[in-house]
Amino acid sequence: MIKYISFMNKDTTMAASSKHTSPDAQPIDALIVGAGFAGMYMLHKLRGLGLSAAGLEAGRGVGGTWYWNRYPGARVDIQSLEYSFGFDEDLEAEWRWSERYAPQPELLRYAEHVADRFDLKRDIRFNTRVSAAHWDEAAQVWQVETDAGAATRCRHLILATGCLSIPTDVTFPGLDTFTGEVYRTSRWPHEGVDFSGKRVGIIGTGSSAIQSIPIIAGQAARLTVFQRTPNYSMPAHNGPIPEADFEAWSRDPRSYRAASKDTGGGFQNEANAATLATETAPEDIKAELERRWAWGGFRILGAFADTAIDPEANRIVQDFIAGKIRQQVADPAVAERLTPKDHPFGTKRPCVDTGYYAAFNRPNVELIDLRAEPLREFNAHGIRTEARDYAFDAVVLATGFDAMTGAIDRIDLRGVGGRRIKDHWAEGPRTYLGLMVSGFPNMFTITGPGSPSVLTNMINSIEQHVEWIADCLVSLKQRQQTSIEASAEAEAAWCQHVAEAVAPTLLPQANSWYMGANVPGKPRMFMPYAGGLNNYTEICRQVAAKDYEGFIIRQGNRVLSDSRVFTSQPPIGEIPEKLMPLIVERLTAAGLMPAAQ
Ligand code: N01
Repeated sequence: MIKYISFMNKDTTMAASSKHTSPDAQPIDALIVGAGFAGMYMLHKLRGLGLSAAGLEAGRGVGGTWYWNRYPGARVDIQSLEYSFGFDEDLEAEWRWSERYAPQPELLRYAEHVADRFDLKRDIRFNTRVSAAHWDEAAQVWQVETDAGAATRCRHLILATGCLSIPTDVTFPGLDTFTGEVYRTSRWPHEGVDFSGKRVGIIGTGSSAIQSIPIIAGQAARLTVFQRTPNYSMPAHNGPIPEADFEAWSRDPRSYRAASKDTGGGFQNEANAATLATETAPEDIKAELERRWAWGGFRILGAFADTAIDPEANRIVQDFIAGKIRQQVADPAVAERLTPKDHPFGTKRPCVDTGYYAAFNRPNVELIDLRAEPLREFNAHGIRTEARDYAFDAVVLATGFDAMTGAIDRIDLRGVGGRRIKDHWAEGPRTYLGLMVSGFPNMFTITGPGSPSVLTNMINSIEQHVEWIADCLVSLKQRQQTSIEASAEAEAAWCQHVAEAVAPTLLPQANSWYMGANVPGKPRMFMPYAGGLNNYTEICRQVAAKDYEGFIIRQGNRVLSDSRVFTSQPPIGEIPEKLMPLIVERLTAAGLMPAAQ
């Protein structure tokens, strides 16, 4: 027999749910899956609007990404002044970040602070993973089950499950025969790991590895880095927040945040929308790239308007970074191996590091190129490649995530007629606005596939989604509407728009996790929306203003509004004339524009 979850608490907003001990009880307005930044703000927001809401979270605490990813060196890659909530001025005023890029323990403390400040934990059930959610058409509610065999019902199901929360299933032959310790960066022990005096191997050179390698290298007797594909990494130049930056921010945080949100990436990056690298004198290019490199982080991404589109312009930045790698790495052969060659700059998420390249100058660090000597297997002592045996006391797997869809399609999610999300997404994730899925009424995805999400400052994307969803739920409630569902037609039109936004760029050229390329068998499709957070926000605003264009809204079985179109348009900025032929060529090649006669 199914045991129904009771979200027992004294709070009035939960009055409806506190009675929720049987299938006959009133379902709560919203069940939020995940208590990272998205889930926490969603809960706070809905409570403030008088809706009954509760959360389920697999971890023992809040924080999501920052709860799980405790590997040494983990820190944010967007400046903390921007990577923090802006929805509450008091919260904003009382928290002072210690560094430009806060480390994981501080981010987790911030998450805890937010949870305590808004008294969120009383409505979150921890240690509880959602295993299934089925839409009950007759009752117009979601029936949700957990891996502990408990159940609950809700009118709206809000998936705040994170874009990078489920590690890939990567394994290696013989891994279980290895007698040393094995760690995954994304599931790091809470008590920490002391590598002192140990021989350590690490597999992977994505952001997680790039952040942890310098720290592990400083502890371990020997560190062997197994690299399959080198990545581009820019220096964080981390440290205390420069007084001038803090002053600029604290003079008017509202305007500062508004300016961040009014960018493609959701953070201030001095993005240059007009100047082309291919039309700039070499000495001016160098000066601009040096200035941005010295500033650090992602600022170099915004240097020129053509690097994301024109291979020649991209090559200029690639060559600049290759020069920077050579400057930092003493051994030219190692520098060469660390230099990316198989993908344009920016087409995989670039990394932001503190001392990554310099770590390879240490006598106790060795770089193994898995393309030259493929990893054959693990054995009791360590790793055997096609060339050699390596003995280790510990191995770290920094092998990445089943991004964007992994946390959603691992839930047995079934919509109208019992259709499974896995089947709906068999050829890649299909959503309307990255917010809803056709055939899955009353189910929302915060920063879901098809939204700007991972291409942006996640906190700003989360705030925008939470506020849009909250407005939508209030609108439904006020009008006594019981369900909202993306129409198949609007979903198809949005998917086409997502494809149109990315096709002109170089982004599809990399075997990135954005493309699902890191998971064997995953459909190859660019998952986030590349049209920019500012444009996307405007589209979402238009959709809501047009009485939820593209959605079917019902009251019980009665259809109240049946919109099958998506006509909202992103504001189109100026596109440099020189890039137009390339853009047209790529849209045509992708079948998104008819070929010229
Ligand atoms: O994962 P990744 P990550 N044999 O997928 C390698 C965010 N993040 O956890 O490229 C050998 O980037 C794989 O090699 P290849 C950020 O958005 C942010 O590091 O497939 N190697 C690659 O080198 C980031 O992009 C921060 O050839 C194998 C690595 O493992 C995202 O999370 C910090 C392999 C995986 O790199 C993911 O980063 C950390 C195999 N079988 C993460 N399988 C911040 O700074 C995989 N690899 C905020």
